Amino acid sequence: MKLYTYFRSSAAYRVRIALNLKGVATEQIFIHLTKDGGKQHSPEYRAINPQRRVPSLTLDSGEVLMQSPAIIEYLDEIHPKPAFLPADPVERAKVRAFAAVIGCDIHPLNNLAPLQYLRRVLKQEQPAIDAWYHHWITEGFAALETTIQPGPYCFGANVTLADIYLVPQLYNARRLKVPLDKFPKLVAAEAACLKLAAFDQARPESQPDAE
Ligand SMILES: N[C@@H](CCC(=O)N[C@@H](CS)C(=O)NCC(=O)O)C(=O)O
Repeated sequence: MKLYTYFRSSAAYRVRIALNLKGVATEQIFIHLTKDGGKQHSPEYRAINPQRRVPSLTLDSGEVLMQSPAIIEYLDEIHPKPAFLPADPVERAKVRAFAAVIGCDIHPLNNLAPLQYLRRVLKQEQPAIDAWYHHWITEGFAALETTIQPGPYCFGANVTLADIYLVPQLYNARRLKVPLDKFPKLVAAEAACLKLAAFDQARPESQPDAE
């Protein structure tokens, strides 16, 4: 399998963690999201991923998977152990909801393309863009801080999908200097995760394309 990735992409970071947890090795193809206007816009990459985003996962069959939630679900389906969701349906729904707050409500508003649109098309200055970014992260994290049940991971003794989403989003928040002092439970779960090799080895700064 080939993973199309960029070290700073939090969606790719999620997939790197998921692959490591499942013990699946891939060849990594690096797509620099800002160099030369962004390699994701090249005709070669557009042929792989028409949305021009990372990650993409090419299977040995030649099929290409895109969108980190779909890729992570696929990995969980073909390698059921360790499971990314608890057995109980209510607990599963809670874990999925936690991941969705990040994947559906925080990350899409703060991603490279929307931020570039604010700057280039809507002509917003950097302080306004930073305020936008901080607002959506802080609002989302405030909700997550009340639903998390650390012990030591987001939902107890086992790593779940919630942890796979949380750790990359906290990395993003720090990079954009979002204060995290109001979110001690999120930060504690992150610290527990990063003690695991699967999370530690997926860190952006440990990737071959890190700058
Ligand atoms: N919902 C998608 C988001 C993918 C995504 O937006 N990736 C970003 C990096 S985190 C990207 O490739 N951005 C390129 C761009 O905005 O031009 C997923 O989870 O895979």
